[in-house]
Amino acid sequence: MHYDFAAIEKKWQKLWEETGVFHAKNDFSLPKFYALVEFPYPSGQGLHVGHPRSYTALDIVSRKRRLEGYNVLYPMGWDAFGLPTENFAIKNHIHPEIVTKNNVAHFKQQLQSLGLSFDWSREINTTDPLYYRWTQWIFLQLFKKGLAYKKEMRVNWCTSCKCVLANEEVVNGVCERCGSEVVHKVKSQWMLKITDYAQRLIDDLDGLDYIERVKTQQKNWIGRSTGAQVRFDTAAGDPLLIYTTRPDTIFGATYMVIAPEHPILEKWADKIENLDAVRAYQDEAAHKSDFERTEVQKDKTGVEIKGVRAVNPATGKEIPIFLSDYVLVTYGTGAIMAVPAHDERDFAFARTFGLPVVEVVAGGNVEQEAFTDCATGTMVNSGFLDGLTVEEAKEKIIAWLEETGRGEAKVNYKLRDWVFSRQRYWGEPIPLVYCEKCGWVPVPEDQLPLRLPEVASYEPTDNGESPLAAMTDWVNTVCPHCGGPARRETDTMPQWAGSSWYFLRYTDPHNGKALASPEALRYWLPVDWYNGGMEHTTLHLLYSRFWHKALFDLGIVPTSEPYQKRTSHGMILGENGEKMSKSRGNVVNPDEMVKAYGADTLRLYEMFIGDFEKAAPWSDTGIRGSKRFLERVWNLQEKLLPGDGYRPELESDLHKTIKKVTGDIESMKFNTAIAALMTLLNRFAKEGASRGEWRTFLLLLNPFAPHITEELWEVTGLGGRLNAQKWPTYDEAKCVDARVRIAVQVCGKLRGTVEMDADADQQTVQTAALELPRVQANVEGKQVVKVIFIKGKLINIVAK
Ligand code: ANZ
Ligand code: ZN
Repeated sequence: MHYDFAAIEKKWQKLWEETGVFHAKNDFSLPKFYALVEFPYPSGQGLHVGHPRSYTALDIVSRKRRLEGYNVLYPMGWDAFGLPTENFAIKNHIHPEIVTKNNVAHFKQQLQSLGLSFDWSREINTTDPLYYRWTQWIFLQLFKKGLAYKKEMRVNWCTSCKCVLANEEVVNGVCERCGSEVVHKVKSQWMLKITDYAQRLIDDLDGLDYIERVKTQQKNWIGRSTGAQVRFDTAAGDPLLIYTTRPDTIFGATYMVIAPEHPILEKWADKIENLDAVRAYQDEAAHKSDFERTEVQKDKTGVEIKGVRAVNPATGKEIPIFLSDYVLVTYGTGAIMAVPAHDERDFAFARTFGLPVVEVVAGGNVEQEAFTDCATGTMVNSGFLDGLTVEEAKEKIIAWLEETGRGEAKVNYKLRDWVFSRQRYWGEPIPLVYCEKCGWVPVPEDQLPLRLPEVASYEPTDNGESPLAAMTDWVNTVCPHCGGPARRETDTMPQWAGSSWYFLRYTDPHNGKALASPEALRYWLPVDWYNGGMEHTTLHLLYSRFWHKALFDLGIVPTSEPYQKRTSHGMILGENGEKMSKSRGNVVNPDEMVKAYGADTLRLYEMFIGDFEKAAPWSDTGIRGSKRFLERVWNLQEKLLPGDGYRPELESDLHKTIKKVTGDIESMKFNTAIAALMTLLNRFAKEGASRGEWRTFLLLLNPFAPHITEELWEVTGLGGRLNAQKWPTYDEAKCVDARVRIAVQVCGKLRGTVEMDADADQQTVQTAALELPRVQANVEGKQVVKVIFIKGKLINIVAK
């Protein structure tokens, strides 16, 4: 019989859609399971073969959970605001709303052709005013709670997108999206105080089932460090405040460095003798990215501030102060005490500028290089710290600083507040108005959504204003507070806004009174299993944990964490092992694969391609192999035997396979689960399959290849629909190998038997046989010349 996958897949997709079998139920008494995958950005390129890897994985888990009796929520939607759509709209003179609509339609059709069991009745779209009404509402709650504030600040500015970027969006000094140069600009920006949550964002990772590399990356990004803040007196009057993680090394601080943008320079201006040189250096630094500036390898540059010196509070000695771009204004206090003997950058700088290197921790060779180890050294040249370990010295110096009022212990985080303004059109308008009398005033909640107005042009302006700024009719409004004249905020929100809470909306997507009902939130949260890309670890994943915590503090959501479990899939690479890209010409189109091989084959192949967490190259031979496997499954319907149970000789194989597939799906070892099913199929191909065995096999294969299994269930008359069955269970006692008695002969004469696993190999059986006393008696003094072995039955030892 011919395996007509196209007809089969179409039939079942239609039936699933019509019957709504995969819709989550609103019966909150059932055990629930909430599976989530990152909703896609509906770009013009359409689906990539990387998308189905993540979506199929959680589809498998969801399908299994439904068979296990859970009420499963597995939703899908569109993260549709953002630059690529806007840029496409500008170039082609089409409204971004229309571009979005077309892209979504294409993506949806592609996803549906894969047979993913999404609950399409809960589809959401971040650009839908009924959705972004709640994004705006959340923003207002954050604003009222003091977590949103506007500030003049130095921001990352993409020269090509003409837009502000968050730190997380600048990768190696260039724009994450377009790869263009990023420079700094001072602009007034809306900021979100994610730093208020830094400690909780670290601490609460402990209770979560996230893969380790996600936890590590988040912790590193938040970058907690402990140390001290110390005041250094200066000749200019104002003391200079520094942050250090190594207060123990203070006796070795031979100079100081401040960031080129440090505000204290303005106060000192009239005392600085070489102001021109200082200004020139400030100018130079403004053109570099933080990444360039802090690279350890790079040659150190700087300029000494003439006319203002500082005093090292520990040694009492006068030391010079430099301006250098390796100190960032955004971290700590923007100023450091430099200890060249024990810090690599300070060492390099001291070498360049001929500054003294004073060893204060013995154990290295500070003539040659900085000694940065703090676990083994002993303090020297450090007065009352001499002889102590680094840890002891830290404690003692902090106590001394605190007693003498020169400083105090301090915890610092690398994490910065989140720059939340974008000067672009295609985003959520920030629902605030500015009144001369009342300051920033929220748009009243009953006036939300504040819709994006129609504009003639979506082009960003060169002066860095959003295109909304040109809409004077829209901009000029009245103050909701005093009724006087006021202006609307014209910046929009970043793309990360809509995705920071989308999983909440899925629980109750049509609610017009709240972002979701408290009952739905209480029932569905937290998300039980969230799979997504590693590239979102320090962006979306962190942002959404922050929003969730803020909403939790406001009593809006019932859990302090949004996602209980987080996993991440590896990338699918081109056949050549390189990243798929248009320029390399190695992009595999999922539509073509579905057309040529079917969705079940594509799904199965993507799950069989390798370790789920690792990158794997695409292979055409590989996908054909998956297709052949499904064809063999299809053909097995002709080899069915009567009997609703398992045959004794297959019983242990079946129990073992159920156990393997059940466990492997939970631990994302999809490839080995499939391999176990292939092994079972091989046995069936040789020995046929009873209806009971076939039933179990189809259930186990169903999450991977849902269409063919439903079809086979129906055509072989197993009764009812497959998706209404129960996931098969196994008996641990039957998972052991079947034991058999093996006859042991010496030179053809029966001398005894041994009990062994049915598939024990010759070596194992022979060793056991030679231990039988009657066998030993008959081979003693002789040479074993030949062994005849029939697996599971007999061993004959020929000895002379
Ligand atoms: C003296 C010292 C001696 C330092 C030593 C290190 C080693 P983390 O661990 O990343 O928090 N630092 C402080 N503020 C800085 C800034 N704005 N820009 C650049 N560097 C800055 O690093 C803290 C250390 O980085 C601080 O401790 C300071 O140098 C430097 F043997 O102070 B340390
Ligand atoms: Zn007012």
